[in-house]
Amino acid sequence: MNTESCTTELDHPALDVESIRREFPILDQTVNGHPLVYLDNAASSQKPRAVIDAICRYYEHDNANVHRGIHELSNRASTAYEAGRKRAAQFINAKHTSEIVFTRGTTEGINLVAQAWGTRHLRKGDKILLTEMEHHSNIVPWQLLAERVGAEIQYLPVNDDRGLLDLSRLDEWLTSDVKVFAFTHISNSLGTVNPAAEFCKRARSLGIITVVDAAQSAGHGPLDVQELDCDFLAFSGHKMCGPTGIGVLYGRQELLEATPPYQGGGDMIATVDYHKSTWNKVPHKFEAGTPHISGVVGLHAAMDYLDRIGRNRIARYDHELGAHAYEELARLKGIRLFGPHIGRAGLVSFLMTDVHAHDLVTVADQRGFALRGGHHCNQPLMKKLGVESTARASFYFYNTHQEIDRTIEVLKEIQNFFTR
Ligand code: C6P
Repeated sequence: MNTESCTTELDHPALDVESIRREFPILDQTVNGHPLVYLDNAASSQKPRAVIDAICRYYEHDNANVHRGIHELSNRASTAYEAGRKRAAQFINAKHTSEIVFTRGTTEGINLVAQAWGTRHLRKGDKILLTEMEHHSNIVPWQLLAERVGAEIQYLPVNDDRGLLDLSRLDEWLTSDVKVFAFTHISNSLGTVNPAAEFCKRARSLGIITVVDAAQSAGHGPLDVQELDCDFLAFSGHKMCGPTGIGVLYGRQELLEATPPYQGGGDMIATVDYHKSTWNKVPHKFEAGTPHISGVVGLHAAMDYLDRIGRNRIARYDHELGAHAYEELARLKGIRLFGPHIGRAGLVSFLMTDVHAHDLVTVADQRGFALRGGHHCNQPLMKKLGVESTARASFYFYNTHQEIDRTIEVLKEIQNFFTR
């Protein structure tokens, strides 16, 4: 964390949610005749004015292609793009700015690691360890790799109805034939917060490479890759107040250097001949073609914004909202709740007896509530839990306890309607 954010957090211990809400223009509207209650933040967060303005400003004043021209606008665009990289490195406390690769999001980051690093470093018989709570984005890229090189995928089990990984059996799974351990920091379906630093430590002691899916944790609390001691970590800008189509892959310098390019094209090369090319240095080697410059500008503004609010405070408030929602839901009859009872992230997944999750979400939408119903790209986990889908409410620091209370009231109405 930078010093500016620490000072701000100490100065203002509690979040002023009402004034924060005024900085998100989209929140001030009615949907289907009701005030919008946006509780689909795990899918994508809303954007504050500061981010929207930064993107507009970039297009109004500085827009050009990067790293190519020697004219003023191109220089400005290049400066803004590389300033975004420096800011991202600071945001997650990477040792080197060159350890930051811009991607389209978490999905592309994990695909890059599996495809480029994995194809070079894994071979037949090697094991890939995942967990049973992974998003499809942290399963399918590894399946593609396993098929390509003949590796085998294993899954660390989710041990019981509390949605926790079975840590007592970690040693059974982290064996010397495991080459890579890829896991989610926070589960998007269960709200489980995994002990990422402990996982990385245990993996490191066996020389196993770690890949952290930080889609649900980046922007929801402090994130320090040196403290985690992970090898790779991926996140998406759009889930943390930034624009869509931009994300970050962090990779330890020496690993990125030992990884071949992911895609070929402009910018990622040093020289090109008709028959042979050589690669640009890390991280540019992984950024083929014109990048999402305005996305980086918006992400930069989002990171500044989040640090102004204070990531420790965001984490605390997120947990408070998650706990409040869980407790209130637990009071209702006929509700099945998923995930840990305590220590959960700011989201709740649940089912209502005799009401399909899609019906619940559709009726809630008619009242202005944006919830999500479905498998949340966790089909294997849903199967394990014996359900097809869940309803989910996921929070961010602009949500309020009153919104949760109103959600509970609407859920009661829905329950009465479907069970009368
Ligand atoms: N989860 C959700 O509603 P992208 O699409 O690349 O920005 O993020 C993919 C992703 C990867 N890992 C986890 C843990 C995620 O939660 C997500 C996105 C959304 O839960 C869409 S399914």
